[in-house]
Amino acid sequence: MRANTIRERWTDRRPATNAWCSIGSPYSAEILAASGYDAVTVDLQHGMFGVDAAITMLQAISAQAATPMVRVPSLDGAMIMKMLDAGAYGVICPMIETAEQASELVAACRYPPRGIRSYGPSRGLLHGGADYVDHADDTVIAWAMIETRAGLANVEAICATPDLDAIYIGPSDLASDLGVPIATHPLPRALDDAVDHIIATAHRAGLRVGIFCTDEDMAIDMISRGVDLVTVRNDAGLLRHATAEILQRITPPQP
Ligand code: 3PY
Ligand code: MG
Repeated sequence: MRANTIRERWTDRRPATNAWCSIGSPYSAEILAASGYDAVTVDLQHGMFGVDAAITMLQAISAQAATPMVRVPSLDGAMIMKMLDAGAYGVICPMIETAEQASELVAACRYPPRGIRSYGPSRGLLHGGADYVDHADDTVIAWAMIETRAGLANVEAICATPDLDAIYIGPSDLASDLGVPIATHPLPRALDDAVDHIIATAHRAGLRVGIFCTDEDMAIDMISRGVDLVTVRNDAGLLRHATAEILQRITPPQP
């Protein structure tokens, strides 16, 4: 079966880099997948597209070396299984607040007897290869997002969920729920402490940790804290950032 590049980085004791698609274009997903990232995530929660576009984006990512992942809109087993069938090698599930919810996520990501994933691997076979079903359970990464006060309060129980691979921190929702400004580097104190607590708790439990970073300084800081996967800006953010920089450089000063 085709390898999961994220897991390969982890075996090499290196953090993985992840790109984030909010624009519903196979072409832009393909560009990101060809740019040297270890993974590309198709964001079905806040991305401006639906399921059919997401599938074409996964097809485009498959043409490159980067590992395809999907952030699903919610904890919905049917959607999780559909995106796995579409070739996602990782599922990032938003708003996980309890161990029961984390168990539900894990079960949807694994075939029986480990879980309840329904059989119908479709693009899994095309992306992964003929032996996809034999290895999918150990290849797919189940990510529980912690991004609320309730999730933070239950982080220990969530991290104890059998067969859960990783925690993905959503600093913007977490900031919003903690009542501090939405995260930019350096993070507000309460958010910074919460992030440290989640990283330490997940690592103690043997789980990996990923985080969405609003800029490069935040990503460098998070890697120095031992985070295992960083996303730095989404595609729309990259476009905005590059455009603003270019316009600033080429715009002549007011006479
Ligand atoms: C958050 O920061 O809340 C996110 O969901 C990032 O993807
Ligand atoms: Mg969020």
